[in-house]
Amino acid sequence: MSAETLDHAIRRAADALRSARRVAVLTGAGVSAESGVPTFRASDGLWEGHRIEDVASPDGFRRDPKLVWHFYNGRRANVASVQPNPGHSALAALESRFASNFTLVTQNVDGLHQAAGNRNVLEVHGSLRRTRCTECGAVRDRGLEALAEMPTCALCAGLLRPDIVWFGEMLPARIWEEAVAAVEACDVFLVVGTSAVVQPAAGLIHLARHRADWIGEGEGATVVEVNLTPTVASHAAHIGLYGPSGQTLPRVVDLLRND
Ligand code: BV8
Ligand code: ZN
Repeated sequence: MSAETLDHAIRRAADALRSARRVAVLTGAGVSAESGVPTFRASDGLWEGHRIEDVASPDGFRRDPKLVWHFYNGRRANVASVQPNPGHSALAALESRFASNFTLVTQNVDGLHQAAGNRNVLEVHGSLRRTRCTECGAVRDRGLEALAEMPTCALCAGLLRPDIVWFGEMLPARIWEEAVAAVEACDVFLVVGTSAVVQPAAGLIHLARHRADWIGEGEGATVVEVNLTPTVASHAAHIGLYGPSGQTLPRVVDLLRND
């Protein structure tokens, strides 16, 4: 079977969106790569020689909170220096087309989707822009201002941590339920820039494809994978747009605009 041309795949994706009523999207680090935010895989899951799972974990924070804050302060500074790219803007344009029938589920903690204009964004892994007190639990939006090496709580002087979901931690229940509901209800599910390895987020792809078998009603969503290369989830996709999402997504939206 000859590889489908990218042009043809882009037209098919636009056709699927044209006849869709509800759209859901799952994004990962790849959608922010063209903005200059390093992906996890690009560094083979390592940061300064540390496995990310070790730094981004409650044990890692208990062991060496200064190191973990150095990791996150570095990422806050990186995100403060970049802008959303055309891939982010294309997803914002899609939201304006589908309005409340559009839900964006992101694994990213960089806040670039909101900076690009998306509103209905579910941050299933938290955000770099918020801190949470380890003592009183107070959550505060700190934007991307530079924080101290070991920032403390203005209310109780307790040690702060990033309001981020670390490995081994549960996702925020309400946000996760909303994500599952959006995937169960969508006609088209876009999967953009994720290696689809981290659970339970990657499970949404299989829910979209197989929900008909799982919940026994209606049919599954049309799953469109947008990535540089196929991934472990490609078998669950009906359409594959393989190339930089900052180039492929705007082309899909352009086709929809010419309606
Ligand atoms: C949990 C916040 C309950 C932190 C993150 C079942 C089986 C096996 C393991 C588990 C399992 N269930 C739970 C686990 C453990 C674990 C897990 O999944 N481990 C993995 C490594 C196997 N999951 C958890 O711990 C979750 N919690 O399950 O709690 C529980 C608890 C204990 C035990 C059981 C159950 C919590 C997971 C959330 C962790 N926090 N982020 C931070 O950011 O610092 S995860 C983090 O890593 C990201 O948020 C993201 O989710 C993931 C990275 O993946 P991607 O975003 O996809 O990025 P990646 O670099 O991998 O890939 C980039 C892709 O983009 C590539 O495909 C590339 O080709 C593409 N790309 C690159 N450039 C472009 C592009 N595409 C398009 N255009 C481009 N230009
Ligand atoms: Zn506090």
